[in-house]
Amino acid sequence: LQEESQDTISSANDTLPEFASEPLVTDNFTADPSAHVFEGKIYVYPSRDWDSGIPEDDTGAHFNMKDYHVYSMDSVGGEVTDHGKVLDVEDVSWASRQMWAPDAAEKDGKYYLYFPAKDENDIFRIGVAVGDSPAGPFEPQEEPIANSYSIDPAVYKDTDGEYYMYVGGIWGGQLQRYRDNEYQGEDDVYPADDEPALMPKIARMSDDMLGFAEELRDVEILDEEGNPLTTGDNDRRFFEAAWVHKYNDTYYFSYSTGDTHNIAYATGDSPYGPFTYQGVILEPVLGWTNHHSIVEHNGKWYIFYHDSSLSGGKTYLRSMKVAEIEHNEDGSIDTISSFVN
Ligand code: FUB
Repeated sequence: LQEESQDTISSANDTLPEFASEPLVTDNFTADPSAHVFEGKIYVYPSRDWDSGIPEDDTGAHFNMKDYHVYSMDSVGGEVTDHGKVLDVEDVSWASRQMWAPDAAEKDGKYYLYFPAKDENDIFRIGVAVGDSPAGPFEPQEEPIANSYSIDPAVYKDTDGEYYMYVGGIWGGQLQRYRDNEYQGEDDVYPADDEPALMPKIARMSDDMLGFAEELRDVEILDEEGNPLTTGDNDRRFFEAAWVHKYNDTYYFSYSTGDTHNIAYATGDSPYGPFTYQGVILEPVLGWTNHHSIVEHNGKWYIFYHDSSLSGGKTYLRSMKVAEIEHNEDGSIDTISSFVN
């Protein structure tokens, strides 16, 4: 898979977007950056990669992260501040290992850090930790979010003040172990290639931001004819890394296609979807995973993402980066071509 990724990116072009070439931090490996504007600054909540010596496998065991740092900057291109460790797996009573891609939200002056981790049975659940500042620290709840499963929580605050969590990831993210929100067992079961692919999930958050106000439901991603993307449509179907932003009253659902390594996007009229597939925002980067967030600051739109350039291509040692994106007049977003350096 690593080799396949390298082949795909060998067509790197030289139209490097501004800021795109430099890791945002170089004294830590950081991945899966979820960026938000809080208190006028950009705060970024990444995974913190490290070399735990665990061999690579298809379940992502080598992504053995154990804590989170928070970063901030006054604006893109400005100095990046490391606010230090804000949560450690040792402090989360229900979690055993693999603190994967987190996200954060603010409500009524409180800050919520959402994170996936494996429990004592090696099942991914979503946890939440609460703080008084966007820079943490965050105090974890005793239990994971009730009825949560899989990975990559992304919490979107809609313009009407409602909050929604998008969640899910296949392969190592375990989404394939569930049907109708029920755990089916350890076996990986996928729909047939010509059947609708496994969909990411969404639930509206409860008023206290500590749980779901409703059952998780499917987020449908449709093709141009209104049919759900299928399991065999690896170039377009959802794999992991859900993110939502809103532009001109349109909801943009963006995500990683995983084994085809793109950040793709689909658009719709409601946070629940359905979303219609539109194209690719970010082509494959150096390293197997591709994971991003999209945020507006000072009238410009940015994609935060990661690659493995700083580690010389080690998939489990990634570095967050940022590039500017634009929405065209017809609402489309131009593709950022691979830029390996
Ligand atoms: O960083 C661990 C996992 O890799 C994330 O949860 C996925 O989205 C992928 O980036």
